[in-house]
Amino acid sequence: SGSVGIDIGNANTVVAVARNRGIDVIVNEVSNRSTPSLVAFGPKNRFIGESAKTQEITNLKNTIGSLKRIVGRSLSDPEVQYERQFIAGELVDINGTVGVKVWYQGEQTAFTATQLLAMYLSKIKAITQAEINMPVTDVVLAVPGWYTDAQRRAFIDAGHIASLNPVRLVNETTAAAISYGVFRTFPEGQTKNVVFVDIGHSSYNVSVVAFKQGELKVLASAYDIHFGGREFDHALTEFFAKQFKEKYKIDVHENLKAYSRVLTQTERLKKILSANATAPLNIESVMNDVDVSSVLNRSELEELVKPLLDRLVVPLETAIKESKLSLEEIDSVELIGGCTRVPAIKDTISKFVGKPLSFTLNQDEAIARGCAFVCASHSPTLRVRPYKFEDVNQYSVTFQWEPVEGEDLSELEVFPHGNVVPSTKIITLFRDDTFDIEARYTYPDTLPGALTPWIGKWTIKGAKPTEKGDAPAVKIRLRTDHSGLVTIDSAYTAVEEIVDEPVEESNKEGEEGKESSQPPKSRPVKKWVRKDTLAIIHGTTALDQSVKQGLIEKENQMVEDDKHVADTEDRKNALEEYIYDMRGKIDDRYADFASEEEKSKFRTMLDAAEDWLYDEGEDATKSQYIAKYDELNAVGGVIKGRYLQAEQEKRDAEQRKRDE
Ligand code: ATP
Ligand code: K
Ligand code: MG
Repeated sequence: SGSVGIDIGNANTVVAVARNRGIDVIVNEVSNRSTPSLVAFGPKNRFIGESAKTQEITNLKNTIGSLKRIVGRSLSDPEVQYERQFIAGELVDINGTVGVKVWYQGEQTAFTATQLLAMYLSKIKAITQAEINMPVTDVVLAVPGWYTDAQRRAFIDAGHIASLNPVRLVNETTAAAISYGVFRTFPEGQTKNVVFVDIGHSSYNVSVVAFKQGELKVLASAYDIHFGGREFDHALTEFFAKQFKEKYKIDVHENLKAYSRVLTQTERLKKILSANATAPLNIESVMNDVDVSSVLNRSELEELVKPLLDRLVVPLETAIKESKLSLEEIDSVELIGGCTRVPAIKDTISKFVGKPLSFTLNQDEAIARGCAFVCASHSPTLRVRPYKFEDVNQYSVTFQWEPVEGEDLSELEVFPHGNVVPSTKIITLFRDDTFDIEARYTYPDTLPGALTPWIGKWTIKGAKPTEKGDAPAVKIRLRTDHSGLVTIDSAYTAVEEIVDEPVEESNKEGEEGKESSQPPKSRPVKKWVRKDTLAIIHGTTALDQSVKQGLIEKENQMVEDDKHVADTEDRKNALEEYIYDMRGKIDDRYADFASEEEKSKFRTMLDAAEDWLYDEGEDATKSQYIAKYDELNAVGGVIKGRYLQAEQEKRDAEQRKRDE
């Protein structure tokens, strides 16, 4: 399997593959290096990625984006309500999580956000497999650094539903930092501090990262989750909507399609204004047969998004402050993400940090490339240079338990904000029976939206009283793992025993190359010795295995359905092509190989088949198209056969002539 890294952007997804030669970004079925992050539904099949984008305007209510914004959330989450302005379909509750109602295969159905993301991943998988000619299972997925445990687990669930194996999640800006650090050399003993700023379609993420040769450490990260290109588009579209109301007496708010067309053109205009001082906006017959035209200049745009620009330095300030570095200690500022192409954004950031900005990384591809590298380093078959990276914990995590008599502690903040990720902490509880430990985010108010602060519950089984009748010490390994997930790694009973431990020689005596004549000294010390490993039952926000299995089967069925629709379309096209091809050749290349009667009969058959194609055959089954093709080919094939035989005889005769 290939080593694949996927950066699922809110607007565009980029896939990179690590191979022995290096890391490549793959192109999709229309040769683009990124794929629209959209899933759409039609009467027969789904449209995902490019095909979803193509039909978006004519099928707005059944075309769903914002996948990474809604996954892992509930319908009542204010963040989901915020997404209403970007999702035309109806949002619904499905067993406590958000879903979207759509028309699919002639029925009204609803899919959870996790399922929608899985559908998208499934398409990305197919695109990648087609491109690299290899099965894809292991993937590393980038997620926003501000994702909570529930969002991360929803992403992993979606990967599983798409029959992928997400070996790891990496925070987006960390992935960019990895692709920055891995192929660079840093002078021995020196540290270079780089700030990464990613402003994309929906979110603005900053990380301050310290690099040394062969390693990086994220010192701090900060976010504005309502700051991205789409907020710009929205502000501009509202401006034009108002202008058109006055100028043309039309309200594009009353017409979803009209609004969407203005939005599309506004985004175009915004991009033009990144390189030009003014840009036009023209839309024919936007609604009520009215053509609209307007023009905007760059300073007007900056005025319209001023409330956003005023917030621009906040995450930067926060991250730098938390990193405990001064502005002077920052060596460079790297910008990535589509929205950092906006000149006002570049200027403001540059002014704030007091230095020119760097664009060393590929703005659109750095995250996917970093993920592909991480995936390769987990692969047993690819050899990559070792690279160490440490991330930082965003939300403080508290573990809690039911205290037993004599225990005064019932909870502990184990992984505070700013703690290293991954990391492990061992706590000791004295227990002689099955017990539970729960984890939750310490400060629910700090979470991005009304996400559940509950992280998980672990039931630890098998602790028994000691021979003396006491509760044994149970050592519990609490962990934030390399994907940023909170978990309990293992639990075991332990007893304190006196063991002989070698005494470390003092530095002078133990100098290198100097053999010690004395036998190694040891002394008795009290130590925890591991006894029984205890079983753990994990309860998290991840989907239950049985539920997940059902969803995997459902997804596979939909993939089959899509494939069947595509195959049917292929057969139909083949039939159509055959009719036109034979109609031409019967009077040309094959003219001498059939009698007039035969030709006339075949022409009639071809005409009849064509009529059928545009009538009842318009929407026939795959086998009907195949049958029709075979019927024509039974006659046409014989004629073609005579032609081919004559050609062969001609070649043989020429060959004989040459041999003579
Ligand atoms: P996110 O990171 O928020 O999940 P994403 O990764 O899909 O989203 P990007 O691909 O980094 O986002 O950026 C897309 C955004 O960048 C869009 O809003 C797009 O309009 C904007 N953008 C792209 N090019 C330009 C440009 N030249 N000028 C201004 N904005 C641009
Ligand atoms: K992207
Ligand atoms: Mg992005």
